[in-house]
Amino acid sequence: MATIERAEVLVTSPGRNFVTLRITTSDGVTGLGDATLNGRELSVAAYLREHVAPILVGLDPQRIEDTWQYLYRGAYWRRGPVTMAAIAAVDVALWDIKGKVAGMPVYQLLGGQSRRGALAYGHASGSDLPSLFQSIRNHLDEGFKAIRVQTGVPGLGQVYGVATDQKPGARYDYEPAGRGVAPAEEAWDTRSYLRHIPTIFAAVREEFGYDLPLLHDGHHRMTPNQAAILGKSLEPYDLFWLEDCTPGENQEGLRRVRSQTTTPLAIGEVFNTVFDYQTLITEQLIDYVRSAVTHTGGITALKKLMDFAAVYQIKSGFHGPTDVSPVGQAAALHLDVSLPNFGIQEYMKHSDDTLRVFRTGYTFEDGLLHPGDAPGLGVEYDDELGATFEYSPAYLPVNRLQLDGSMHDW
Ligand code: KDG
Ligand code: MG
Repeated sequence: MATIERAEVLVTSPGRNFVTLRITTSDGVTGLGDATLNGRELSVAAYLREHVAPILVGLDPQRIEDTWQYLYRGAYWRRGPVTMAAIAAVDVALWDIKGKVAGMPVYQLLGGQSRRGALAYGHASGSDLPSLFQSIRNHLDEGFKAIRVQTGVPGLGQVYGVATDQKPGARYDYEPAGRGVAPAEEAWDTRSYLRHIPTIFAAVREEFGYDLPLLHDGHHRMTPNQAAILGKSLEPYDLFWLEDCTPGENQEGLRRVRSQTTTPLAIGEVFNTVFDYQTLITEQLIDYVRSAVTHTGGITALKKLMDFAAVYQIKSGFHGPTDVSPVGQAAALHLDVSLPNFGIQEYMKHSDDTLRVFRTGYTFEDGLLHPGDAPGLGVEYDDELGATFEYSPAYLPVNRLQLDGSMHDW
């Protein structure tokens, strides 16, 4: 029987920071797992190096479920983003190994394809309407069939999620983490935002019609009552979803939103386990689960979460920003094509440098992503090139109220 011989933590920064776990078996089979936690990358790297890698050596790589339970229950300290990203990395690396040993892509081990591919949404944004329209057109030209719309707000400066550079040929989606020892600060005003956003969706519908699925991310910036106001005001524009309309820690807060609006709701990109969703799912307070494989304990845990959600007709809409590495994105795609209750997949293309370090087999055609048919996950890591991109700290901006500088939710 093959055993786990080695577990290595690989840190690279081709444009942004990524942490990858590579497990090697005594038969020489390797598996990759994504352990990237945006802005807190080295905490997961240390957790894996110091506390996980040594105890994996000698275990049976085929026992994915047992290893998951061993790392979750056995740690005593449960849940939390660092722990769950570390467990996810092990879990995904073991699925990669199992696929390679079986000679099958991971989605075959998850029950096979339920669809031709995973409908993807891209990130359009603009500081004003002309730049937003251009960004939407660029996405349509690339083949996107669903689009997230983020925009600047009059009176505020840079707003999170809105690209600053709209020049032709420039990247017009958004790489939000800024290099530096401390995060940048942005100013925020919820009342201005609530007044402005419905006018933007009215203009986008007027320009692009009603067939195109549109999404919007509220980045946790509203109270439940404010979220209810926004959801109601967006109803005429038929959104695919309104995301993170209010922080989800207090799950009961979503009752207020749900009772006031029929705009579909998506939540969960900062959640780590099924317990963060328990009330949201059993009371059907949301429509889409936003978790990333990388931050929710891996394929094993997210598959169970989605089976639980399916009982309540809740679908997937997995987190897929560029801080989820190509390994994490590939893992999501294997789940996406196999899940019966798939909804949509977020997709921001990684930088060219990132895609040279992580050689991916997934494809994007006619609006659909597909993980490819290589055995395992279908991603290869280039050690030599990866080592040339050195880690440096990078953070998402923080959000302070324009009125008085108070720290604000986001
Ligand atoms: O690391 C978190 C960011 O990537 C997050 O802000 C992105 O909200 C986000 C989204 O929906 O992709
Ligand atoms: Mg989001």
